Amino acid sequence: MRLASLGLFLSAALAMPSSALIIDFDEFPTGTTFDDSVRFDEGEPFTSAGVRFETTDTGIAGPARTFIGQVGFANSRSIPSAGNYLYPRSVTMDLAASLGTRPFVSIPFYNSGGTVTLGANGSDVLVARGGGTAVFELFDGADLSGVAVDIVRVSNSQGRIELRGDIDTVLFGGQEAIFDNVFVADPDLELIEVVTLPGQGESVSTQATLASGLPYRIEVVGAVGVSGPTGPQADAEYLGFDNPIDTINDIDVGVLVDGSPVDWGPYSNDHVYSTDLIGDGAPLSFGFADTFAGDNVGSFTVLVYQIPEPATIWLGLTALATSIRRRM
Ligand SMILES: [Ca+2]
Ligand SMILES: [Ca+2]
Ligand SMILES: [Ca+2]
Ligand SMILES: [Ca+2]
Repeated sequence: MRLASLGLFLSAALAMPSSALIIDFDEFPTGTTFDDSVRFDEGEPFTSAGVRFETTDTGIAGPARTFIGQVGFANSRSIPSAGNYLYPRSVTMDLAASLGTRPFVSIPFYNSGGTVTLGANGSDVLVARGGGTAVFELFDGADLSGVAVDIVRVSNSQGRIELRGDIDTVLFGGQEAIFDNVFVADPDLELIEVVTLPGQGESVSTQATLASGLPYRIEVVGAVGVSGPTGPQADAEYLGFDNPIDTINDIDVGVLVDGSPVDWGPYSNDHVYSTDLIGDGAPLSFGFADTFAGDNVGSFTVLVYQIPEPATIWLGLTALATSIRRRM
């Protein structure tokens, strides 16, 4: 890994909606391209999910070109991915997203080889060459102007870049890397902890203790393979995405909280689900229920937020709900 400075990177601040975002690159007709044909010059910007991307040539190879389309994506399992993917093909591109300050960003990737890049908040841009997740893992543990980098491996060629901190801008790119369903956390909730939940059945607990009586939101992001790397996938609630199944053989397939199944709501193409709960003075644990979890591949990202509404309002609503239930 070496450091390269990037001279011509600009990003514009945008008024962003305050909620979690999934950037899926699906607004464009398949095959749409955004060009940066001039080395060391600004490329053609584009917007997905309200986030502006500015394509910038790193100067490592050129002319640069970014494809938005279903081009050359060989294996979409466990990312998960659907529709268009972001595909900086054959040359290195950096893609700068101006986010508004966010506490957490997850960038799922598939990488088959070449040069990959990563930067944040105007940091030097990390550059590495190689194949698969191993090359991204060179970035693991890096600090990018106060943004901490975690690389979570899903398989030899798939994983996700997880960024934590006060994140204003992100640059990421690759030569033969593909990106989809970039997750950007809600800035209006206080992010307490991010937990990697393995899909293989073992449970993990938060390090944090949830304060008794305070409201929290649990958000589960992503999907796991439930029958090896090429089998069907499951998200926090549903097995199989062509014909999603909630329950199989009396097992509620999905993410467990404190050992119990949760009603995560209707099926979501984003594979992001949330539930609210009241802390009880203890850590929370998470698990994953499947008919057989030993052949599963991958992991979920679980975010634990404190909800900043005044506790008195929340407790008032809880008391009201309790009194309504008692009357029923
Ligand atoms: Ca997509
Ligand atoms: Ca399984
Ligand atoms: Ca289920
Ligand atoms: Ca459920």
